[in-house]
Amino acid sequence: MTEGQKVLRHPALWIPIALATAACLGIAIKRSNDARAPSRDAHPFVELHAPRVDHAIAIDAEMDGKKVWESEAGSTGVFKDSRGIGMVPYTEAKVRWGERMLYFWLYAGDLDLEGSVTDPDGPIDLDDSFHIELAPDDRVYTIEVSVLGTLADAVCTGTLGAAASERHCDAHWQSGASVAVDRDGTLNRVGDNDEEWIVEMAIPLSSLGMEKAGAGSRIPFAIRRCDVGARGPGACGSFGMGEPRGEIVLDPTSVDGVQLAGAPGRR
Ligand SMILES: [Ca+2]
Ligand SMILES: [Ca+2]
Ligand SMILES: [Ca+2]
Repeated sequence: MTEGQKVLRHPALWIPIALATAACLGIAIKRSNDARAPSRDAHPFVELHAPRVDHAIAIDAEMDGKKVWESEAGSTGVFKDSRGIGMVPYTEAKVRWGERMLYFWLYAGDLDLEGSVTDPDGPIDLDDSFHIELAPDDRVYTIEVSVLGTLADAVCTGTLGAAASERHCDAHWQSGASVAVDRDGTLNRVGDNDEEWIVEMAIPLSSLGMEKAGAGSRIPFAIRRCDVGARGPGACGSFGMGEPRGEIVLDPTSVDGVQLAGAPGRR
């Protein structure tokens, strides 16, 4: 049991906690009724502070000893399922930036690696894959990457996390992303010892119309993964897709903990 759980079990502490909760609820209701409240208050969001890298990351899926991905900074933590519970199998994303690139490390625990689509812009959501959405302006850029390293990218109308039926997408858009996949298991064969697959990816910020992005820039961001098995779709989990939506913040702090000279602080 954690210290926090121990405290909540003590009966004498319930009265002040209840009073504090009621006070918070009162503030929440007041805020929601305040028409002058900033628009951000009406659209809850969760920031993901992506640390900066000093050198370009080699996109080769060679993860052993690659320290740039070791820090938990810029991590989504385990994706949440529709009930808000940590997704099983374990799934997580980490984000870095620098050298005019946005870098992703995508981790997918997986007992059954399934993938067959090799055509770019093909229906790779039928395979084990990640679905990323980035919305730096009034469009939504979608980038899907599969266990095979196949990419499907498009620019869409609509809002972050909206249903596919509510948006129009143009797959002619190309992200220019570089991708490498590290697979620990065998593809399309059930019953052996699959464990995981990891994507390493670099997306040029210029592809998102963000040539001038720098420390402090914000990119609305959401990501989803549905595990696919031999029998079809399985568990799904996501980060930033609904309430709250996600937002990448390009942080001036490097993964080594060094801040750029003259750059604004994290808080
Ligand atoms: Ca495309
Ligand atoms: Ca297998
Ligand atoms: Ca799978």
